[in-house]
Amino acid sequence: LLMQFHEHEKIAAKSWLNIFQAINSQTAKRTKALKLSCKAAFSVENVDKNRYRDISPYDQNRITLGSDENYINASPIRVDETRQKYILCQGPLDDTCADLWQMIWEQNVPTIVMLNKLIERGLLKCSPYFPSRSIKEMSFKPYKIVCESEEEEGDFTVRILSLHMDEVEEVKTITQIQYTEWPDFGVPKSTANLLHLMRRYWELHGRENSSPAVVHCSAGVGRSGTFVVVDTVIRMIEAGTEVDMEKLIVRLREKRMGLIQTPQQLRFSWQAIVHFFQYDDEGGRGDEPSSSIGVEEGDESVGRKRESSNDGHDEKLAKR
Ligand code: PTR
Ligand code: PTR
Ligand code: PTR
Repeated sequence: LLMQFHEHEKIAAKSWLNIFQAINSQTAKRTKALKLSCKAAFSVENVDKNRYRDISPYDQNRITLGSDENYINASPIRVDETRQKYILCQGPLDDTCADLWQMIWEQNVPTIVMLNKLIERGLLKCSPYFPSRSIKEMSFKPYKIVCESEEEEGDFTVRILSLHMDEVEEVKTITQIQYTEWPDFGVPKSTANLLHLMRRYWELHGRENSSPAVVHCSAGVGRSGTFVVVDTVIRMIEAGTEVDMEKLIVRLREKRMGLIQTPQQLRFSWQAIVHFFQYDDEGGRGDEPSSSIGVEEGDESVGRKRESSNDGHDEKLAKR
């Protein structure tokens, strides 16, 4: 399987845009065949609850809130092969923070993976929905969230939050991992850096935990999709399950639109997976160097160019 990946990598290196476009057109076909719709997102009472006009949950696969089945821009994803559940959602707006906490409460979410910064390119990309060391407590009626601890761990921050609800005795504990090294429409600093986050996620969430993790960024599709694909493919390869990345992405996109936003993100996710198994084989999985397997400058994608160097990349692959 790994060989296959390497072969793919060699052949694909020049044609990521083509592969990405093929995935897009497959997705378009499936979306049409399944008649996926977004009526709830565009209804008069819900339209203002969306951060982006063009990123909505499908009616066929969305989380609803309470017994009234209220709307939130969030999509559940269950991967049968890995028995993992995720809820992908947008970074909340000021008016939807309470909705986010309601979802976390009702769906019994133990872990939040946040892949964006609050402010990116000078714009607010996500409402500050969580307390921190400086603002210890926040309340979004009927929920109150207290920051119990906050630890910086290099390029991410881990917060332990307690979630309280008015007139309810139960208190829930939620671990939030916020990764701050991943610009929208871009890729993380290095594959090693993302894998480090991934391992920490497995530790904190619990590798075999089948409760859903909330994974979000600003729109909850580009970076969040990449994260879910990397996690899923690593687990499938480990379990010896046949993986077809393109089919997998199309399948996941039936659950939430737009997962993985650029050819660059697609390529990066493949590289991260290859990198994971490479170091695994070499026995150095826990402490790989922080040098990057970067993505080539000038990739076709819209994203900003990454500063990370690509130097180590071919060398490392060649070493195999
Ligand atoms: N590129 C985004 C989009 O087309 O969805 C930009 C955008 C974001 C546009 C929000 C409109 C948005 O919503 P509204 O115009 O309703 O504030
Ligand atoms: N709390 C829900 C659960 O544990 O079932 C969250 C969830 C629901 C997650 C559904 C994923 C889901 O996927 P599917 O709709 O494919 O069962
Ligand atoms: N139409 C918006 C835009 O192009 O700006 C939607 C959008 C925004 C899509 C951010 C993806 C985005 O990235 P991410 O899902 O990684 O936050």
